[in-house]
Amino acid sequence: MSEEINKSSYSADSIQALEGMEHVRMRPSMYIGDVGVRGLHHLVYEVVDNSIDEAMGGYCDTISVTINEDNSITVEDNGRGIPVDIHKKEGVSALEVVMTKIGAGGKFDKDSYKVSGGLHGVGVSVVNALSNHMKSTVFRDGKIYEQEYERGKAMYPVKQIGETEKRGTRQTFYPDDTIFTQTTEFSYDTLSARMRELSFLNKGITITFTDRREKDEKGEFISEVFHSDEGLKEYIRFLDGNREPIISHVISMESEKGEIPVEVALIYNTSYSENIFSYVNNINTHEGGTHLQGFRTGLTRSLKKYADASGLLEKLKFEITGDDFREGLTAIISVKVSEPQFEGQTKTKLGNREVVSPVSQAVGDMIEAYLEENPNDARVIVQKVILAAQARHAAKKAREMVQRKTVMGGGGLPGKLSDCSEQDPAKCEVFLVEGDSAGGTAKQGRDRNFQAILPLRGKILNVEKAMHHKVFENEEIRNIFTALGVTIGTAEDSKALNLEKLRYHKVVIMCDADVDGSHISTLILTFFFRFMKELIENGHVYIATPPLYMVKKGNKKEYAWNDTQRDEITERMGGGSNIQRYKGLGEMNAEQLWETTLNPDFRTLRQVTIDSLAEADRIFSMLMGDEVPPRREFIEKNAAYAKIDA
Ligand code: 0RA
Repeated sequence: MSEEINKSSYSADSIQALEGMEHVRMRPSMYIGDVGVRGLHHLVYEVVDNSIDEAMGGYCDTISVTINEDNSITVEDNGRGIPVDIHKKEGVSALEVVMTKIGAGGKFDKDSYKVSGGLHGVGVSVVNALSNHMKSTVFRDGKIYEQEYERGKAMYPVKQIGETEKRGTRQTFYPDDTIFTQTTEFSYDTLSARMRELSFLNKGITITFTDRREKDEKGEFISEVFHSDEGLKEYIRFLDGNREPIISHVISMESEKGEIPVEVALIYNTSYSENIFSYVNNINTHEGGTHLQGFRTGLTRSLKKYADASGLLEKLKFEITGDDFREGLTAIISVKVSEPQFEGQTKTKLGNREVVSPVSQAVGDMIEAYLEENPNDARVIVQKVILAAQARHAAKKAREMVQRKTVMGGGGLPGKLSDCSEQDPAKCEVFLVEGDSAGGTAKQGRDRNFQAILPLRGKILNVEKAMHHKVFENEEIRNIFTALGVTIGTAEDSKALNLEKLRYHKVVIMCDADVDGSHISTLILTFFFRFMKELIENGHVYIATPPLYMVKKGNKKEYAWNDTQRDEITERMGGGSNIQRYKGLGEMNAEQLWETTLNPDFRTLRQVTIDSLAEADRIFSMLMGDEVPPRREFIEKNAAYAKIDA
């Protein structure tokens, strides 16, 4: 009966809406990017974005996000509640329109401050379409309303189910496993990092994040509360917690020039790297764009003006460039743009030209005021810039050496590289192997048709602590550049990476499965992260996973990657089996290494991804920086997790 009523109330538009929902299910990637781990998590961001918008409008201050026992997600806010009255044009409740019509999200309320866009901002109906089941609960005008959906279709018209004093919206969804075939399991760390980021980007909001799938030692669900009163200022302190500042305060400002809200915070530290994170409508714009351009222009112009006036530059024999002003800089820039145009390969580059000048002006004014009021800090910054310019000069020479060898050398591959015979880079792999002896085994064990081996001697340079020219002078690092065929630096951008001549599409880090080995992996990864980020972003970097044990009985042998596997195999084989623990790659023979770690049919490669750049930066600065206590804590914490995993 109720189904009949529901059906007859659909207008022609609603039928089109249904087709829209079908389209989402047929081409999910068009709406959420992909149907892998990333796309799965986008569902959560989409729903949370709606609550954030409600908070940005000043209508709510508390959002809770929960991973439920059954791996469904619940997002609840204390906002006005999505309206449930009948939508005149559609003839069904506004809630149903929002939930089942593509592109309807929030648009019927022109007054609300809504700036979602880009990767998310596709509307909660997309989440609904990609969910087996979804339930909306609205607390509004003293009443509780509810509607449920199956694969995006309303199961019944909105109904009142009770009374309440609460206000707000609660959304629960179950991602459809026929769409997210890779996995429907949500990652605590990924969601937690995003909720923390959102709380910094939207100060004053309290976001509670709870995982009900697991309990801690006290028998309570794992839960975190994110709240930031100072926003970006606090975000900078969080990001740079493991670095040493060289100025006394975080420099920050907020402005709204040309109707574009701009927030910026920055600090200078003793490191040599530049870390700028830019956001548009709470979305991390990895590829930068016009807001970043405005930031750079404003920073360079105001600092240059001050430095010129100070007379400190007179001794310098060469020009200062934009790069020099950003060494040791950690900055966050966040803008809100009502109709963002996203460009670039991953659609994370802001294209709106009208953003450049408000941002550069705001940033310029902010820096000038700070330098004026803090002359000591001003001097420290200018001196750092001069040092950076001198170091860049030295680095350029060192880099040109690498370049000459890479580009003009032709056959100038590193002597230690055992290359493969295949010429098509897409089919080629190179293994970066710790130590000459393991390198020797790998060389014998590999398939020389498509697998190349580059042995690295001992510990490679910690680039997190080294000046750039030291990095380019380092032999192991030069070998990596030359072997990969990657060059760095163009006329316009000294740090741009050129991957066109990349010789291997899989670059595999292969280290011992022990503490030293993981330290070396981290050093190599840090190098890739700081100097070849695009290599990671384009999915070329992998980590090999050699086994820890070989269990043998007679002529039967099996490998184990952890203690549980080892015990299981020993039990299965019965008495008289013999366990060999591999202390390192060097203890394996060529055949064993091939069987377990090199052979594409049996090995497991872990692809390295950058989930959140800001989080990755913080972790690398912690693992590789000067401060020991946080590093120890991290390693101990993660070592404990590793045991639980096993
Ligand atoms: C438009 C109008 C009104 C509320 C909302 C949108 C709204 C949407 C979402 C999505 C998640 N949480 C939300 N909370 C509110 C109501 C306008 C009014 O009451 O006058």
